[in-house]
Amino acid sequence: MSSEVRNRRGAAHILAAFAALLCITAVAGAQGDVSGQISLIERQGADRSDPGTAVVFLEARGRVEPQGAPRPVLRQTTIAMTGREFVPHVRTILAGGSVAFPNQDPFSHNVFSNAEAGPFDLSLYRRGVSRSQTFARPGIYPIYCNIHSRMVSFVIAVPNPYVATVAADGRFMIANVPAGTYVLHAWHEHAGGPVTREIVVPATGLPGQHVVLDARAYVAAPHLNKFGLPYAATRADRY
Ligand SMILES: [Cu+2]
Repeated sequence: MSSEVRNRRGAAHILAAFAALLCITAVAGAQGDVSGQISLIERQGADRSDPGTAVVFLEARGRVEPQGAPRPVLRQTTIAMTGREFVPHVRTILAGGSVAFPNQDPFSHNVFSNAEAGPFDLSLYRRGVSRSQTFARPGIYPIYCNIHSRMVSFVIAVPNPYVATVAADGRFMIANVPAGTYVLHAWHEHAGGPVTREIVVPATGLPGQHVVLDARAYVAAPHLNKFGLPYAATRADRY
């Protein structure tokens, strides 16, 4: 083989590799990051809420091309019961995914929710036992224990995997969002229902989203037990 032919073949290979790279760049270019800042407004003198427990997610308007598989943790995750607390306090999951609730305390706990989207009751179980619940429908599910009224957590079941991690200072980022029109939802347990806004995400992404969540009306109040009654009123029903 002459050196000229070798050179031509080499050049063809480089061209092919370059074309492939362009192709990948074009696909990757169709998705960008959506980012911004959550601000929690609170009453003067109120205990500070943790913006890090806010949840920001996108609901697609119309069809978006999925970009790869969602993170496995969005399909199956865990909220432990330990030290009479649900840990972590807030979990986000894809609708249809499941959450395991292992009991790590040396006494029994219950797990229930009266959420409109799908009430459930995993009944009572001991240390070392774990039971799971599937969250079929998107929604906000407050999770309680029927014995310990202070045990509270939230499962947020979202319609697609475009979910932000919110930092303790309220900054958030949703990575790799395909270009399109979405409703941005921002939720915090102290701010009532989610705040929503429509956004158009270009292929280059959409930074600078500032979302204000108003927690000024929040008052810490006891919730009801699984029978819809105050906890103290059903002492006889305790396990
Ligand atoms: Cu409990």
